[in-house]
Amino acid sequence: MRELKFIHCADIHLNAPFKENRNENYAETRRGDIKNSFLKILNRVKDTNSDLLLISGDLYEHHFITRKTMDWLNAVLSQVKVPVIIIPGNHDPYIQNSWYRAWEWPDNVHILSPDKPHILLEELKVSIYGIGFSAFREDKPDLSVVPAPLKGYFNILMLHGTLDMDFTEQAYKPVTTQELKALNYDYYALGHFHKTKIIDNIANPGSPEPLGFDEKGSHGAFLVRLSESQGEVKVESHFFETACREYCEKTIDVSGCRTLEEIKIRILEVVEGLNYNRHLIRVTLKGRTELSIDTEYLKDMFSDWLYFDIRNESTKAFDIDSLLKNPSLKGAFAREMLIRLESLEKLLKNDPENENLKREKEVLDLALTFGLEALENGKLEIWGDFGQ
Ligand SMILES: [Mn+2]
Repeated sequence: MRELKFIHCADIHLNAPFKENRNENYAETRRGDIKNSFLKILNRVKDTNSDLLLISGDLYEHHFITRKTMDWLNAVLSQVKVPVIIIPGNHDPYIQNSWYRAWEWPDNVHILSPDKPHILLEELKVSIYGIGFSAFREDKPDLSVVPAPLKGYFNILMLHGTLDMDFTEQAYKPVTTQELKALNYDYYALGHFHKTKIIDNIANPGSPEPLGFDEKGSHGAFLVRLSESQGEVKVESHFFETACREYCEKTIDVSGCRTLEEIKIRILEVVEGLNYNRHLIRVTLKGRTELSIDTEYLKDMFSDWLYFDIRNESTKAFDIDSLLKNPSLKGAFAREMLIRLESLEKLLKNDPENENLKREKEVLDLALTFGLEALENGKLEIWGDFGQ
C-alpha cells in the first residue's frame, strides 16, 4: 500500500494591511498573528512527519509584502525539511515583478507557474499540477491543459479559484465540482475562498488567520492522508485550527437605557466569557434612546481589549404624549402621522396578514422617525418634501 501525508493550506496573506483600522500598532500585531498561524502550520508539518506542504495561493500580499518578511519567509520555509509546493494567487500573482520570479527561494520550495505548472516528485510518487494567477484578476481557467492522471502516482491538482459560486460576480478562476471531478485526480488542493469548504476530495482550507469581521468561525488548514491499495485511492482529511484571534459581532438594544453606565452594563453582558486578548469585538447599538451616546467615551472603558469597536446605530426616542401637546410644526407632524398610523393599525387588526398594510405601516413608522429627527435637527426642507 502506498501512502502520502501532507499539509494543505492557502490564503495566508502575509503582510495584510488591516487598513480598516486606523491603529498601526493593531495592524502590526495582526500581521504578527498571521506569521504565528503560519508557523503553526509549519510546525504541524514537522510534528506529523508530513511528506509535503501545499500552499494554494495568496501566500503574501504583493502590494504590501516587504523584504523583511521575505527574509523571514525564506528562513522559516527552508527549515521545513520537506518539499513546499506553491501556486500564486490573485493577491500574489505571477506578474513581471513578482517575488515568485525575482526572489531566490529555498531549494525545497517549488513555485508552479504558467511556465512550469507541473512537478513530479519521484521519491514520493506524486504528480502535482498547479493553476495559479498571472494577473490580479483572471476568469475561467482552461482545464483542458491539465494532463491526465499519471498511473502509479498520487495525482494532485492545485488551483486558486472559486468553487461552485456565482461566476458573474466572482470571476476569479471559477470552477465547478463536476469539472474538477471529470479530471479524475486524487486530490484537489484549492485556495481563494477564506472559509473552509470540502466536497469529497476537493478541499479549500480557508485563511489560517481570519482577516476581518466577514471571516468568523474556525480557521486553519488540512492534514491529508492519501492511501492507495489495488488502484483505489482513499482520501482522509483532518482540519486543524491555527487562528490566533476570533472576530465577534454583537448587537445590543439600548432601548430604555437611561445612562451610559447602563449601556456599559449591557455591553459587559454580551462580551462575558470572551477574552480581551483573543476576541476582536464589534458592538452595534440599536433601538431607541433619549441618550446622546458618546461612543468614544464607551470605547475608552474597553481600551484594554486588543480591538473593541462600538458603532452607534440607535435612533432617538420620542415622548408621544408631550409631542401630541406640542404646538409647533413637530406636534402637527406627529399628530398627523399618528392619526394615519392609528387608522392603519385598525385595518391591520382586521386583516393581520395583509402584506401591503404591513409594508405601509413600516413606511409610516420610518417616516415618523425620520421626520421627527429632521424637525429636531432643524432640517425643515424635508418637511417641504413631505408636503408636496
Ligand atoms: Mn485570499
